[in-house]
Amino acid sequence: MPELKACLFDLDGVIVDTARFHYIAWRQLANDLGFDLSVHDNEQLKGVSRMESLEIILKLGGVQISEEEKLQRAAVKNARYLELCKQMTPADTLPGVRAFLDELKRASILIGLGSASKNARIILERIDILSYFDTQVDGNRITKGKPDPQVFEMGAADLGVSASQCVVFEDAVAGIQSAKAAKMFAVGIGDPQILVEADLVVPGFSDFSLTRLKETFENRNIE
Ligand code: B16
Ligand code: MG
Repeated sequence: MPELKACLFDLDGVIVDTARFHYIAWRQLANDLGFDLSVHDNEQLKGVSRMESLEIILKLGGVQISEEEKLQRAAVKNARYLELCKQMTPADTLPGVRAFLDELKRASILIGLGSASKNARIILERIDILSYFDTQVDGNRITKGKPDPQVFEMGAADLGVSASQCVVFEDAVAGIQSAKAAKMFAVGIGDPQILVEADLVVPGFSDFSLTRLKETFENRNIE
C-alpha cells in the first residue's frame, strides 16, 4: 500500500484567496475595452493561465485585438494585480492552512506548490509561508497548463516521490483533472457538486487534519 509522502498545493483558492484581486484587475481590463466582467464570468478564469484567461475574457466581450496588444494589456493587468496584492498580509492565508502545513512538517511529509501563477513566489513571500515549501512548480516552469498533469508531475519529480505517494489539494475543476491525469489522490477544496472528480472534497482546512486525510487516502488503496 503506497505511503503518503508528499502533499502538493494549488495556490489561489487553496492557500490564499487571490481570485478577488485577479477579478478586480481583469474587470478593469474589460472596462478599458468597453465591456464588463461579472463575478460569474470570473469563475471560468480560476486555475487558468494569464494568457488563456485573457482569451476567454476577449471572447466574452466579443473583442478582437492584436497579439501585441494582448501582451501589453496582460502586462497592465498584471501590474494592477500585483499592486492589489501588496495589501495582503500573513492574515490572508486561508483558515486552517498554516496549522495543516505545521502538521505535515511534524510528520515529515514533503510539501510542494503546483500553481498556474507566475506570481506564486511573490505571493507566498507576502503571506510569509514560502519556507514551508520543499519545492515550487509555478507558471514560470510549466509549458502545459491544468488540466494537463505536468504541474503535479513536476512537483512529484522534484520531491523524488511517485504519483501514488502524493496528494493534491485543488479548488478548480481543471486542477482536479490535472491531479487525476497525474494519477494522484485529489482533495477538492470547495463544493462536492462542482469538484465531482475529486477523491475527497472538503470546504477548507479548518476542520481538516492529517489523520482524516490518511484515513481516506489509505482506504482508497484498499478498495
Ligand atoms: P498569474 P492557481 C491561477 O492560480 C489563478 O487561479 C488564475 O486565476 C490565474 O489566471 C493564474 O493563476 C495565473 O496567474 O497571472 O499570477 O500568472 O489557482 O493555479 O494557483
Ligand atoms: Mg486554484
